[in-house]
Amino acid sequence: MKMTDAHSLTLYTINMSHYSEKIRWLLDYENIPYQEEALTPAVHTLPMLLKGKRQQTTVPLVQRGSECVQDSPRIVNWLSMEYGPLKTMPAALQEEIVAVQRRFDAIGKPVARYLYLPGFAHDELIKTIWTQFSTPWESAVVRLFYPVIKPVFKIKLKINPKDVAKAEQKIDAEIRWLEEELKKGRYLVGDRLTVADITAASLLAPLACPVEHPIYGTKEFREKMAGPAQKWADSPALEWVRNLYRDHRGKIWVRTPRS
Ligand SMILES: N[C@@H](CCC(=O)N[C@@H](CS)C(=O)NCC(=O)O)C(=O)O
Repeated sequence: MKMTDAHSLTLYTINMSHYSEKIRWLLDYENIPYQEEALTPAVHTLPMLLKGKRQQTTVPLVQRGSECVQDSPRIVNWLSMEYGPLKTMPAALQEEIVAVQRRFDAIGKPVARYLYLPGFAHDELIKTIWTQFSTPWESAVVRLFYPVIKPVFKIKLKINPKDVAKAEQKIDAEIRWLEEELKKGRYLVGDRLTVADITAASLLAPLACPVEHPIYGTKEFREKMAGPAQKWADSPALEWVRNLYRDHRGKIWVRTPRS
């Protein structure tokens, strides 16, 4: 592993973010040391905008020294260059892996859209999840402005019945694609875990609700947010996600709250 820099690596996340989970899983699996900063939704926007310098407010974002990289596929590339070769990104299979990564990155927003529609019927649950790692003032601000943040969020993420119906079709198509692929073997590319599997499993994890995940694995999340995903609960694709979590992920991170 190329360790030319004395600076440590920080991963900025939001606790419920599946794109963040993708990078967290990759770092854990590759044994790349990092510390995690779990941000409070809404409060995250300005720091991510400033650090990312891409007119984007998204997590995940990694920082080492003054260097910041935003956007999960760009982070994967950067980690490959800086800490590679990664066992989850064998050079000979890179093209295939990146194609599968792109495919599942594209369902991240539909998955979020699909879960937030029922989720937003449970404001207290959303507020509790959003403020899990907040400082007291962040928590107070988010709770106070929640009646404004919620409609803005719904517009930004297109959480409305028409777009959710489209999201459902897209998710369904990808689940069917995955089922077909899994008939060929346990891993999507090659014969061991790669970024392709990590991406597919992370992005589908909020639907599969693996018990190892500190949020998706809870009874409340499963019932109140992922309830409609029951229609796929027994699909071999989501079963595969849960098995991958059991075999290659294990119990995940519980971050110490900031004081
Ligand atoms: N293409 C980005 C998408 C990341 C993304 O959509 N992240 C969501 C959380 S899952 C987010 O940060 N949403 C808040 C925002 O857009 O400000 C990636 O792969 O990192």
